[in-house]
Amino acid sequence: MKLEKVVIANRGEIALRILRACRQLGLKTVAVHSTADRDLQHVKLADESICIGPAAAKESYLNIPSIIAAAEATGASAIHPGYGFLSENADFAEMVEKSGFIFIGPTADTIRLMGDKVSAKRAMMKAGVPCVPGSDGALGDDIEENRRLANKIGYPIIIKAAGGGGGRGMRVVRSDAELEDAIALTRREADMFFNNPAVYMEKFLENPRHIEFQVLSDTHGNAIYLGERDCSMQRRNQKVLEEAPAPFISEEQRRMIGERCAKACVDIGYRGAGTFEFLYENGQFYFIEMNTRVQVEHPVTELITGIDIVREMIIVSAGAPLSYKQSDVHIKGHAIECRINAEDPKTFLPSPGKITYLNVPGGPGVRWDSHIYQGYAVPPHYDSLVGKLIVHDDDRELTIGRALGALDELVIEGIKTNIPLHKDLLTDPVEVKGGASIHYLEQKLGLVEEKKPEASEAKDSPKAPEKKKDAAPRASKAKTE
Ligand code: MV4
Repeated sequence: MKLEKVVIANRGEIALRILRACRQLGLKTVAVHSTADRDLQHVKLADESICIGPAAAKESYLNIPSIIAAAEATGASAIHPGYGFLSENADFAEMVEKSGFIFIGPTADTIRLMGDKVSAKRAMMKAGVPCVPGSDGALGDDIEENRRLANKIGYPIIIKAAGGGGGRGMRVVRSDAELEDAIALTRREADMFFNNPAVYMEKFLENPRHIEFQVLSDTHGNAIYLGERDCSMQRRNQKVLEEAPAPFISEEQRRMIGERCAKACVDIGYRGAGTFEFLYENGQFYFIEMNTRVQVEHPVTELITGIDIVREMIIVSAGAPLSYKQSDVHIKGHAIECRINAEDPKTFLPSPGKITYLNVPGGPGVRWDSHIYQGYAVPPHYDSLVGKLIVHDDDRELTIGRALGALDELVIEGIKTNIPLHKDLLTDPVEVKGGASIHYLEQKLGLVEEKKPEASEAKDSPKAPEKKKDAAPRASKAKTE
């Protein structure tokens, strides 16, 4: 099908990012927005705009019939879902395509395959992607068998919901005594939150980094990898700062894992942009999940490769071949992204409100992906990301320096932001030396105690009151990114 007009089914900075990619491709754009988002920049810049419902995302950005109706009413040919909202909803992708539109992403079947973490892992094992040791598929109800398996893997293990992901629906188990209850509880939660009681078991890695590989794949059997990103700096499963390439990863390792990811894309008939999430510990990569959308942190990869990921995902969805072969991909320098949130830098409570003054940083190697402007009011209804500061330079040290300079130039008044947190992080001696594990930031912030070797209570133990250790399910939180 010919691509002429694209519905941008998202908001904020990613909606603007998609609009820019569409313009560059000569495509017309339709902004669909809630009543709270009439004043967004991309709404003004789009060729057409349609209000699809009230502020509550459930009735607007998650309202499938309204979005498809907007595509019909405007004669659009495709829908770009961005990230969060409906971006990994297989039923939505299916309805989009059944209604005769292009879904800018993989097929509904692929989204479904990857949405079920048990089938995703099975597909990746088959394709030769290294996975975390664990159960072969979902756990049965035989507790003796599950005990044998846990002992074979070796404690600590983690029970995860097949329908979970992104940190929701999981529980760490450190001994036989806790296993039965942990499986039962995780199963009940999984059934409640994801409508799927299936759970699986993995070796629990205590201090991994979170490293992910970016891939692009077309419908002509071509798939390429664009290197990796280190996203270990996170708090409560929300990434704070990302970088590419990941520190301490060798070219050989990048090639090894990257080639496996690309091969897996060909094997499963992947279309579009994708991310393979790995835990990285003691020099080894272990696949955990695949994300089938464009990610918040895609710009760090764009800066080190010079490749427009959003443009590629759009053209391959319309059946065009990728613009690049693997031999065209070269990693140059280093990039860091700081996620700028409207939140209190100490309490992390959201801080919506009117931006009374804005000064945007600039100069060589500085990119500012944001929808905000002076006079714009950050609504309270959505996530608190107001911009991404992405910087690039020849090496990591120079890039940190560039980030600090740009953070100094960045002034946002009228709302609280986490800019002070970023300044602190980029001068943190551990971060400056190359960063640490996924637990570092929470430890630094005093959210969790440093791991004691013999600590053995379950993560959801009532003994740990408000200073909860992580990897506890947070299923109540809306899944964004
Ligand atoms: C794990 C793990 C340790 N061992 N799996 C959390 C998010 C979800 N994508 C997977 N997660 C984890 N899976 C095993 N076998 C630790 C985490 C984890 C985590 C992973 C990535 C980024 C941040 C995290 C924070 C807490 C726990």
